[in-house]
Amino acid sequence: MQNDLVYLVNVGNDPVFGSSANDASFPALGVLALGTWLSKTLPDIEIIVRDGQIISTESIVKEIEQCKPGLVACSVLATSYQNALKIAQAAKDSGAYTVFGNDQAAQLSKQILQHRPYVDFVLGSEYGERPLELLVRSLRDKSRSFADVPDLTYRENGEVKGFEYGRDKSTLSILNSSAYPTEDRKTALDLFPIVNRNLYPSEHWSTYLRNYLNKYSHVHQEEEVTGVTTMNRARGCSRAGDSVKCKFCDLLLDISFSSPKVFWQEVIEAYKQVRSNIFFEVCDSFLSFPVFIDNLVKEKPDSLDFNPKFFVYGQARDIVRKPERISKLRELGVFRVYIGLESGSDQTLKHMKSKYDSAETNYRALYYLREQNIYTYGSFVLGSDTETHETLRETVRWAKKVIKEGLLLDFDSIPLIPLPGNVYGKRLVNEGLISKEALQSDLPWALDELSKLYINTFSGVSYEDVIQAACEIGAFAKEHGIKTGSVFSSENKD
Ligand code: B12
Repeated sequence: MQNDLVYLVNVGNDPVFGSSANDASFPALGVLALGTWLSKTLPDIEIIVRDGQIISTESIVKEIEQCKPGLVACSVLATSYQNALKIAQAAKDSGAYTVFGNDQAAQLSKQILQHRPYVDFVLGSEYGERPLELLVRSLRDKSRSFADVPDLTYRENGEVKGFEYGRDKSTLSILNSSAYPTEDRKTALDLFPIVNRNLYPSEHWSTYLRNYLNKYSHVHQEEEVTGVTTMNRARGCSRAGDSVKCKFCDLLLDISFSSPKVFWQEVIEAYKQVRSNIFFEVCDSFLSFPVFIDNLVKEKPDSLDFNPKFFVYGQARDIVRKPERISKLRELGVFRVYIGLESGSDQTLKHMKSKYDSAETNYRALYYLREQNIYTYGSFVLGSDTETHETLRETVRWAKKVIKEGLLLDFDSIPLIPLPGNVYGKRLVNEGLISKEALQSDLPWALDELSKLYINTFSGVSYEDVIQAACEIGAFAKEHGIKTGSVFSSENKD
């Protein structure tokens, strides 16, 4: 490396994408977690961490050109690949090594290295901390081999070697990973130190807070919001098995937790560091883990000098199965739940999710939560295989009903998105609808186009119908003062 400076960046959305209701209100956590780990394990290196959600790609490029880091590490999703390439090119021109990570890069690591000479490495890890440390060690100490860095795709004598998602994805589980010495999922995440949020500049934090308050101050009439943050002390989803997995999901993460002690340490430290009293715990299915929640409540410190409030992901069926458990959520401090509602039609829900999901279950979940003064953020996915004009109308009617009854704080509605790892993407591949070039390309699938193609080919409605339905719900929500968004092509935004 040309020096001991590592520049970590969460790459912001490419201009073509619109924004979700939560956009830029919560910090991207992955790069903070990586920076925290590096600063603990390699204390002599210097670290800069930036979030491209709230500062421009141009300003990131400029900073890289000025400070010429030894390594630039980019967190890349399907929605941010073009910006990531711009940053990598500028980093390479400044003499840096470059590494990409996160889901998108992991899935296409080989293709990325084949097509982009200015990207040196891709790290496919779900838990990138230790592998990134080992990569930095290898770059500093030339006697080490890249082959010893877990989940790394790299070049050797012009050949692309190492991790391949299709072949090696089972090694990404924290319980199978050679990077971490753990066999106990109940405390696996204690391996990761409390995130140092001060690695982001203080202006980042004031921007998240400002963005959050611009959208949600009406939710917090009684208490001052002093800061907002993401945290992650539980991972995975209870629908992890293929038979019950939602058809639009392409997640791999297995279930793992931190101990309650470390969960609360994270909360307390975040308050000390950046005055956060609002926490988005980003576990994919937090409400599915009642024993974990009970233990958190049991071990909640009584001596906190602030009142932490939590925003968590939940599933309607978990809430409806045991509504009496909602009081536990209140005790914990949960004030807002993010539910993938997907649809207001039984036919669609049974197809997309499972026989245990229904419009009635969705409704009851929203109702029970509202009854206990917990807000819901919902999301709808429109245009699946079983969608018809009737099911779409049902969803529009259902959405209007819950909006009118004040059961939703805000929501996003998006057309179905085929991803390489979800059921819809696999169907497009199996039916020969993805071109050979696209399959060999490093570019993320053109989500807009494929969504259009999928809906027009396999669903009983057209893409236009779906957009119209989303706009109709959006317009109704607006009349009722409810926030909406859609992280999809900005051309579809009303
Ligand atoms: C929280 C979250 C959000 C929040 C974001 C808040 C924020 N500011 O970060 C909100 C609700 C806004 C959101 C929105 C969207 N999201 Co989202 N989101 C998540 C979620 C649930 C958790 C991410 C997280 O913070 N994890 C905790 C941190 C600590 O882990 P991490 O980010 O994964 O980082 C670790 C590793 O990935 C790796 N790593 C990450 N980056 C890098 C970089 C390098 C160099 C290295 C070495 C390693 C590395 O190491 C990190 C530390 O362990 C994930 C699912 C999941 N469980 O991962 C989906 C996920 C990231 N989202 C996804 C999607 C699709 C979206 C949306 C497009 C949703 C939509 N359909 O509208 C939008 C677009 C986001 C955007 N760019 O604008 C996909 C991405 C798929 C893809 N291939 O790109 C995911 C994976 C879920 C899925 N499979 O469907 N999302």
